Amino acid sequence: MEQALKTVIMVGRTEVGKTTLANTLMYGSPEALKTQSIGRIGSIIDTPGEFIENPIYYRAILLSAYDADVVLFLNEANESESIFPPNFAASFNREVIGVITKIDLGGDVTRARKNLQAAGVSQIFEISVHDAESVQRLRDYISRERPL
Ligand SMILES: Nc1nc2c(ncn2[C@@H]2O[C@H](COP(=O)(O)OP(=O)(O)OP(=O)(O)O)[C@@H](O)[C@H]2O)c(=O)[nH]1
Ligand SMILES: [Mg+2]
Repeated sequence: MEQALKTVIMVGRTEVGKTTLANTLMYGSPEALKTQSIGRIGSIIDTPGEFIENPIYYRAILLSAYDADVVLFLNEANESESIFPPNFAASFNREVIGVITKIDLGGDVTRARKNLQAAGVSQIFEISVHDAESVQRLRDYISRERPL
């Protein structure tokens, strides 16, 4: 994975697949341990799911996002309810894009898309970490070569 990426911050509920996707984007390997605190995986800022599940932590996410060029909102394909407040994307002074995760497990991609649109994202990627092409489409989008 020699492609240089912009600084990206991952936001989404516990188990949605943030760390797995971060490792896959950076190193091509999907291993992930439970995230305990905000930290870096290469140029990716990874957050624990608890930070979006608990409004008391929203401020920590917003603060960390100042270091990022792009914000990623993740929503699982088979997740019925959105974790994101309506138009939460507007709270970030950054480009916010949506990622539908675990599309290999089925689920309702149309509903996931609606959830992310309600959160105010600009663009949506459908991803399975087991489908290298789907990951590469996102990697190209957040690659340094594409101007901000
Ligand atoms: N089938 C499938 N499983 C996935 C995919 N992405 C992640 N997973 C699995 O989902 C589980 C949770 O992934 P994590 O990356 O740890 O989730 P997280 O969002 O970082 O969770 P927290 O750190 O708790 O906030 C793991 O068992 C992953 O293997 C995917 O695209 N397909
Ligand atoms: Mg994690």
